Amino acid sequence: ALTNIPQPPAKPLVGNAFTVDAERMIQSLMELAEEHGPIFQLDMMGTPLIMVSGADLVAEVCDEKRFDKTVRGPLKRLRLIAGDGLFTGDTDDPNWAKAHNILLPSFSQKAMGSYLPMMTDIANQLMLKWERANSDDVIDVPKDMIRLTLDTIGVCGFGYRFNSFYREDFHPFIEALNRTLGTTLNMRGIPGEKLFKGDQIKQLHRDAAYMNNLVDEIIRERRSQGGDGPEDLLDFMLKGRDAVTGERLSDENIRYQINTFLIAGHETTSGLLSFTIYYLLKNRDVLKRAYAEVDAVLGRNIDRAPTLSEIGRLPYIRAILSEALRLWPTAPALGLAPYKDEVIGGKYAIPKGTFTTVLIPSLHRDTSVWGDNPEQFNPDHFTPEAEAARNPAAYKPFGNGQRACIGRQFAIQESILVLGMILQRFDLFDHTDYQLDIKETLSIKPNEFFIKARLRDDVERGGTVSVADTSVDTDV
Ligand code: FDE
Repeated sequence: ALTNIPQPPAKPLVGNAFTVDAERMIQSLMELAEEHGPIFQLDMMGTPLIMVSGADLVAEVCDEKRFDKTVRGPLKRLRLIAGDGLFTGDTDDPNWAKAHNILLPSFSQKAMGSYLPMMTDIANQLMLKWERANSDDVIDVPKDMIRLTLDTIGVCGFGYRFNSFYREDFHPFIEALNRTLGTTLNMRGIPGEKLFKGDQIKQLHRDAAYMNNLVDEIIRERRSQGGDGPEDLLDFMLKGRDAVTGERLSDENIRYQINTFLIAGHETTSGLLSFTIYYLLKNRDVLKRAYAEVDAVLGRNIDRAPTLSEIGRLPYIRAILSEALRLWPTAPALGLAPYKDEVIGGKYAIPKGTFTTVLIPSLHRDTSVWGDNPEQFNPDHFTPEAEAARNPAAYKPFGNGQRACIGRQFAIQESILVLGMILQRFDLFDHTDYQLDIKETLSIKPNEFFIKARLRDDVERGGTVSVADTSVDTDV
C-alpha cells in the first residue's frame, strides 16, 4: 500500500477486491469517497488503485505535463470492438494523434451546422412517436433516448439508419453492443475466468464479429460510391489526411473509430437526456423557466424546425444540461497515470504509472466548490459569472485536455435541440413519482424511468410565421 493515502479496511491476499460492489461500482466508490475523503486507495490484489475527487487534487492530476490518460480494466477490454480508436487508443500510439488530427474538423462549429438537418430528422421521429401516444401509453425514457442518440450518430456519422423508432426492440447492433459492454465490464481479468464464463465469452466474440462485419460493410459500400457520399464523419475519415504526417487512416482503424463513435455517441448522450428529464420533473421551478425560455426563442409553431442560431440562444436549457452532467456525469471516471513518480497535495506520493482515477460524480459534489448542498439541482451554477469564478478542475464531465471528449459540441447541440423540441411540444408527467435508480454499464443512466407526455394545448402548426422566424440572426 502507498503511504499517507487513506484506505478502506483490506482483507489478506484479496485486499480491497470485495470492498466495491461490482453491480454499482461508481455509486459504491462515491460512498467510499464520502467516507475517506478527496483521495483514497484500494488494493486490488496487490495493485494499488488511487481514487481522487477533491478539486485541488484533480487540478494536479489533470496537469498533462505530469499525468496522461491510461487505458486499463474494462476500457482496455473494450478494445475488442474499439481497437485503437480514439477512446481506447494510447496517447503515444501514432494512430491516436493521426485520427485526432483528421477528426477534429469533423466536430468543428462549421461541421455542426451540416449535422443539424439530420439531427432534426431523427428528433422529429421521437416527437411524432410521443405525439401519437395515447393518454394511457407510458414512455420508457432511457429506451427512447437510446433510440434517438443511436440513430442520430448513425446518420450523422455514417449515413446509416438504424430506424430504431420503427421497431419495438433495439436494433441487433445495440443488443450486441449492450451484451459486449456488460461482459467486458463484468470480467475481472482473473485466472480461471474463461472456465466459468465460457458461454459469455463465446457470445462476446460472436457479437464482436457481428458488429465489426456490419461496420466493415458500411465502409465497403461507401468506398464503392467513389467519394460522392454525404459529408459525414465517415467522409472525413475516408478522405482526410493527417496534416502532420500526410497519412490517411486504414480501413481497420476506421472500423474501430466507427464502433467508438457509436458507443461514445449514444450511451453518454442518451443518459444525459434521461437524467435531464428526471431533474426537470423533480424541479418544477426550473421546468417553468425552461418552458419560458423555449417559448420565447422557439415560439409556439411546432412545424418549424429550430435553427442553429436559436439553439445558441437557449442558455438556460444549456445550463440545465450542464447541471444534469454535474450531478450525474454519464462518463463517470477518468483513468490517468503519472509519467514519473509524483507527489500531489504536497504529501500524497504516487509512483510512476500508478492507476489514478478521477471519480467525477464525487468531484462534482466537492462542497468546497459547490457549497453545502451539492445534491440540489441548480442550473444557476452555470451562469457565465459562476463559471468564471470557479476552479476549472471542479467540473470535468467531458474529460481533460487533449484526451477530452471530441464529441462535446455534437452532444450538446443534439441535446439542446431535442430538449427544446420536447418542451416546445409537451407537458410531461411523472405519474409514478419516480425514485432515481441508477444503472451502471460503462456509462450511467436512470433505470426503469417511465413518464407520460401530452401535447400542449397551445401549440401552433402549419405555415404561420412565428416570432422566432423573424428574429433569427438579430443578436448573433
Ligand atoms: C471522450 C470522452 C471523455 C474522456 C474519457 C477519458 O478520458 O477516458 C469523456 C469524459 C466524455 N467523452 C464524456 C462525454 C459525455 C458526453 C455526453 C459525450 N462524451 C458525448 C460524446 C459523443 C461523441 C460522439 C463522443 N462523446 C465521442 C468521444 C470520443 C471519440 C472520445 C475520445 C477522445 C480522445 O481522443 O481520447 C470521447 N468522447 Fe465523449
